[in-house]
Amino acid sequence: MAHKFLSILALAASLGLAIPLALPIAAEAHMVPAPCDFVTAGGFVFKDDGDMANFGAHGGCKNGKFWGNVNYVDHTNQFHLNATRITGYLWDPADPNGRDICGFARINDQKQEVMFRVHLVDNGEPGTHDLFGIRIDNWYAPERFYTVTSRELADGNGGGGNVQLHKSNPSTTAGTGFFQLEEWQMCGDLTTP
Ligand SMILES: [Ca+2]
Repeated sequence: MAHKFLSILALAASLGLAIPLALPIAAEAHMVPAPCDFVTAGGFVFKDDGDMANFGAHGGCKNGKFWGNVNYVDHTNQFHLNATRITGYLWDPADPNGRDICGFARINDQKQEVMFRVHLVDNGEPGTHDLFGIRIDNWYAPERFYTVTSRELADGNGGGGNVQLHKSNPSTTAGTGFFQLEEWQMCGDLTTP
């Protein structure tokens, strides 16, 4: 079987075809690099336990690189996530108001970085019906992923902040190969929250 697979690969290569390899995220393959605009956001959501969590997030691409920052505070568990680098800016073309930001962050003053993925949706101003969600890969069991699924700011009651999607400008340019990036290259195996 192995050599048959290889010969198919060789044939495909000779025909100039791309072979989709088994990637960690098949279900989210519709998420692709977002157009080079940018998003800014800040506010709070109520977690499933009813407690408030605050966030500040911005992301996009700027001068050929991913750009942004994410801060997130879970008061219940007393941790503060602070992004150290941004590795992806994605969208689903079927959900044009939504953007995902992926990257690495520190939790409190831990040395080891963790990966995160934030989902933001701008449903107008004020941000009553805007959405925020976050998933964090904390690398250890039993609950590897910390998740707050996407939900309305302040449960849709108003006053919970705003998500603002901005149009592209002359500085929001893509890097080389930007639009060839796969979701897993930007976000690891973190699915959109
Ligand atoms: Ca908004």
